[in-house]
Amino acid sequence: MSFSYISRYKVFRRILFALTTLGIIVMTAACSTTPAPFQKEDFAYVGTVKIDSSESVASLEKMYGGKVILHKPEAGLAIMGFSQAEGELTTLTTEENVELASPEMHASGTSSWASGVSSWANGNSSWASGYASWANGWSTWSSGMGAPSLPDASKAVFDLVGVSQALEAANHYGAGVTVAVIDTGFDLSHPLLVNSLAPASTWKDFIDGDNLPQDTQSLSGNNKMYGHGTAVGGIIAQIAPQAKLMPIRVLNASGGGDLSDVVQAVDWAITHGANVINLSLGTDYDLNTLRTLIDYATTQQVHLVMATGNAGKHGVDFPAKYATTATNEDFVLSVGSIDSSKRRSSFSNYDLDVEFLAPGEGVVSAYPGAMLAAFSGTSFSTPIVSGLVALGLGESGIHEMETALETTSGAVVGGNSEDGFGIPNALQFLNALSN
Ligand SMILES: [Ca+2]
Ligand SMILES: [Ca+2]
Ligand SMILES: [Ca+2]
Repeated sequence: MSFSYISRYKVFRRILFALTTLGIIVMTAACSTTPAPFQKEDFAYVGTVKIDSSESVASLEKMYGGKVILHKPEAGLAIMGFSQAEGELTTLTTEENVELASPEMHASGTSSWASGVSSWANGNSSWASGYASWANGWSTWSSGMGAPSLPDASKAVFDLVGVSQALEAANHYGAGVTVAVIDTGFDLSHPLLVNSLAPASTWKDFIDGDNLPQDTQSLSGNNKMYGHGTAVGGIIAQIAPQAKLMPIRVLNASGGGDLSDVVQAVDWAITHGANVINLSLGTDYDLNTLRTLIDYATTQQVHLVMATGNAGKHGVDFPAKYATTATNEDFVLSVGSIDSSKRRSSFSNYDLDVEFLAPGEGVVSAYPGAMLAAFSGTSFSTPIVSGLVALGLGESGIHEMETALETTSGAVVGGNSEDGFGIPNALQFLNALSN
């Protein structure tokens, strides 16, 4: 016993020595050949400036200090970031560069979030075996054999909003539509996502400052939200399998991201051709900067679909709360969660700003490493509606989708006025668009 222990220890030490030596060689090589690592801008405050076409980046930075994050004379606005030392300007309405988070993270400390996370983790292992059957279904469909059908694992949940019937009735399955997923990034090689990705030139990673928004699991720290964006993207890919997904990474491994990155991500999505933007993230703060950009997105006929939050409370997270008050609110949709019996989920925030409720418990989707998992939270209700919007846009062209969705939505069991228009019916929605 002890001999065995000693020899294992020696082997371990040799491996450690070899790895350390290798590490020094690699580090030495890295130091001599690679540029300094990406240093994220650390803005303490952000502010929106109304500008006309005569105001350049240089003139704005000279006037206010700080740094121009977005310069959009065509929209009549610029967004600027300021350091802690520059402080909150009195000459400009600035706000703190707050952190937005995935609802599953944002509701941290509530019992609904904790139970959501444990069922997510449990779901991952129990659903992993379902992956093989789904992948077979997809390859059958993509080789041209009839309409796409949902994997057995996710059918029951998606059919709460009638997805199977809608796919049978559809002709284009979201073809020609691009959906931006502003989230933790994707597992870019996941079999459920690889055939649905928009061109790589449209991808963006604001966490690393590069163009490869690969979700990563670091070896230390809080990685509770690893796989979040992959799941969100996978839900859209199942509902609108011919739509293209544009991954934009703004949330770090623990599920948080800066306001300054989120506004840049929304702008990136608009300028790179997204028709729909999925935002399964939020905060308690009313953010003038983000609201300004959402209003601008709606003038470009870009839909934004956003999660109402998981705190199980009266009151909706921002930016979902703008769904009823944005300039062209028909392009801005807020989504809460129902359970399998079409009752509002206990964790789903409620208020008059809720517009739609979609399944958000046990939603089966992609998990990194070519796996499937079951996911719970309003983060996963939201891409169901993004998928329906993409499906609708693919069938009928680019115009607002909210009206057709709202007039065909059905009642929530035990529901009230704080459940919005209720639960979408995908088939009736498509029928309403063709009438
Ligand atoms: Ca990256
Ligand atoms: Ca709306
Ligand atoms: Ca409306």
